[in-house]
Amino acid sequence: MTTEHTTQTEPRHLRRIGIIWIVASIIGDLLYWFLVGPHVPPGRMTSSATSDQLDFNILMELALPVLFGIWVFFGYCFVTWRSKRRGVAEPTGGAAARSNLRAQVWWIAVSSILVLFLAGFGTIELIAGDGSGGGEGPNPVWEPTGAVQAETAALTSSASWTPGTNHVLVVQVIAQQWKFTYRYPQFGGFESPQLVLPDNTSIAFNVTSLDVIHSFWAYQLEVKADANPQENNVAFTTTNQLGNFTVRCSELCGLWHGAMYNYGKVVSTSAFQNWATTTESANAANTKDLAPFAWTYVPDANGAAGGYYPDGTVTPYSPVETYGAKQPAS
Ligand SMILES: [Cu+2]
Repeated sequence: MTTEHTTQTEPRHLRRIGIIWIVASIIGDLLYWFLVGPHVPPGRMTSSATSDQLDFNILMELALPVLFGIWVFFGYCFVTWRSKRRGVAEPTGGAAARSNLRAQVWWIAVSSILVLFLAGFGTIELIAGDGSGGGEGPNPVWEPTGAVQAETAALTSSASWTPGTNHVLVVQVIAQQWKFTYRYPQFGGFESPQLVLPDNTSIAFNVTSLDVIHSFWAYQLEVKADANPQENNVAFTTTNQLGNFTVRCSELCGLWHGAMYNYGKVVSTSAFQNWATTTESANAANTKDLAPFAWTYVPDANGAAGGYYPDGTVTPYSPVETYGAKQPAS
């Protein structure tokens, strides 16, 4: 369409841009929500993963209109205010936005609301029930129902676990250079190189380290907790999907840090009970030689076969209980 330079009034560009932008944003947001959203990492294997996926998607739903605002404005300007014929001077564009009070007020108001909402939403989601930042640390800000009882009981020999609501499974994650092992205090305290979890169950991960600082990162479970020596770092999640997941050390911890990973799986509660009881009896002889279950341990190369002790029962760096060989008698 060629337009001669006439005295006709300019079309209402801002209104046109606004309409195109709203339509593009609605279509874009809907396409994203239904086609992309359900596949966004880390998936929906646990309550925390599901919650994080929702957060990512909400952020994206808000970011897309901002992106489309820029694209639509850019495209509209490109199409509307360019020289349409060779030799014809380029139009100089629409009214100046500078000193347009209405545009300025809207711009500041909308971006302020957006940013403040995101800050508030992000903070609440970090702390709220299933948030990735919630319930973590040596003193969790919240605990799922039944977690306190399960953790208190974990230190007693009568601790047990059966499937059911509020039956929290306590799993201890022990990091060391360069592997993770897992202890199950509700199944006699056996230690396994395999992390197996029952479905539809609240898990209380108690993460510690025997040596340097590591970090337990179960990617698809959306659980990440630092593994510090002499510290019991707690993180909660609830499994709600069967499948495999990857565990990686997420804190540079020495030469073979990159090789410090393994795989775990979420199985049905009956398959889990089967695995746990079988492993408990198969490992019974080894478990007997392990240090009694405790929240933290200190390594001790002189230890009677176990190699580590419950923290507080020995002084890790005393002359006779140091790493390596015994001190020669003087
Ligand atoms: Cu590590």
